[in-house]
Amino acid sequence: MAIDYSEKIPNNVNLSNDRTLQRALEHWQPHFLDWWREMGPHDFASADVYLRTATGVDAQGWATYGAVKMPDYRWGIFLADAIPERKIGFGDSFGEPVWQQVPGEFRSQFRRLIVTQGDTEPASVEQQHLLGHTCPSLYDLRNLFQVNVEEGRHLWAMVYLLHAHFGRDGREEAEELLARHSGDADKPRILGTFNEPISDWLSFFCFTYFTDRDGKFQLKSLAESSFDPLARTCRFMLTEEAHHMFVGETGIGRVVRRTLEVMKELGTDDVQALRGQGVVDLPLLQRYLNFWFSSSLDLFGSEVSSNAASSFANGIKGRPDETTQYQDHVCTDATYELETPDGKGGLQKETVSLRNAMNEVLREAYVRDCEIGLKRWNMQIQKAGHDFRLRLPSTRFRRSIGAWTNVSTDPEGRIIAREEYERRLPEWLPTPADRTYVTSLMQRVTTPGKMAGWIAPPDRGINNLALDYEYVRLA
Ligand code: BYC
Repeated sequence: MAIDYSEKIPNNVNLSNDRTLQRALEHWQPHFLDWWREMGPHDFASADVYLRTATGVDAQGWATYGAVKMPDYRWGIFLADAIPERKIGFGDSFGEPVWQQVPGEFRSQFRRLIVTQGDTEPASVEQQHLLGHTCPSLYDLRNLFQVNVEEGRHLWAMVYLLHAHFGRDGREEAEELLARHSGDADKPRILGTFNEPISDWLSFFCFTYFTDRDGKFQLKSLAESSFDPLARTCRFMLTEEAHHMFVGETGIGRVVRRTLEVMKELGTDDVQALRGQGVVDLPLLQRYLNFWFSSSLDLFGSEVSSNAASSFANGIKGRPDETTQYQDHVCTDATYELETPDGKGGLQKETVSLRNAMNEVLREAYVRDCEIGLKRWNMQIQKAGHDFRLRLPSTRFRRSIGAWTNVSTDPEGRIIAREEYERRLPEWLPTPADRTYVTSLMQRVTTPGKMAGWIAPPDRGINNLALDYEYVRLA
């Protein structure tokens, strides 16, 4: 169905046919806009930003590009086209028709997942509230704002489901999504990573690389859901999400490229010499990767989880690409081997039901996907003739959720004494001095086509435009 842009809330869900729902969402809309003005990008409300806006849900030509002032962005409700006669793809009801309404017995489980998903979207916008002020280029500034408006739209996607399918509870949850705030001492966001500040662009690129990629895997799992409106919503969100990870991967790649250029000019990898030239030395980048990767791993939940098992059994949340990647979609008898800490400084092997290990199955697939960018960045480093290699730390390192919570390990995953862990943390995670240095690099560059000295230009502009196109016209 085409998107109707003549309506107050653009949508392809026939909103005007359901006056009660339409009124409820129109009531929420000004609250969202107030939130955007207060918590969204600080100070750029009157800038013209070259944004893409969804205008269809087909793979081809789904978006148009043009100059938009962010508060005028048309946040709307878009579901991917229904798959005719779609059947439940996993769990105890495998093969039965999918649901158009939430079955009463699964209501609270669905609500919890939709609220958790919804909560991350505005959280990330809040985390990036001030970043625009220190943009390394207009190209990057535009990408930041593109990501921000689309996270806002993803909030709309979840709020639509809450309003349309969860009655008064859903409307209350939708209000709460605007009331919790990232890092707020009293009302923080639900998941840990979304309360971490993102106050520099290196963190932003790591976040879009690692944390948005958790988004990809969670959305892919929810896109398998038996609750068809949720599945269709998530399928369309994934179309938008790809750009966010592109921003992360190319952002880090450009940082690496610029550092390698300066290493070549100076003929050294000496950290102080490189810092003297205002670039991000590779060990510093590694510490940022360690921080954001380990934090994002927690977003998959515990290795052994009864929540995950019942979500799978009940057809609520599947595995990414459930239909194409797996043979057994029911997993009643399958088991999974885990290595967990034994509490005495050693390891123990555990065999658990595969259903209980679904979070770990997802986390493993995520880790493999994360490796791809590292291979590309390391290829650049290798080609430049250096031995240094970026790496992902062990999934045991610095965990706050699950079996490895508060177990001190080094980045290779070896269990070590607490004292050694604390003493060596400055080797592994950004130190206050690292953060001060990175902050010192964050000088705003707004001449079209120019880049800050710590980052190389991208290979190409947006939507085939030149690199020196004025992607953001500052008012
Ligand atoms: N921080 O059985 P457990 C994105 C809680 S990112 C704090 O271990 P479960 C995006 C958990 O909620 C994708 N708390 O795990 C990216 C539970 O609490 P309750 C977001 C945590 O339930 C960038 C308790 O611990 N989408 O889209 O199997 C920019 C025990 O839970 C954390 C989703 O997450 C944590 N890290 O799985 C913008 C999908 N981890 O309920 C956007 C929806 C766990 O007992 N959410 N807990 O009070 C889910 O599927 C699941 O809730 C989780 C946890 C995978 C998060």
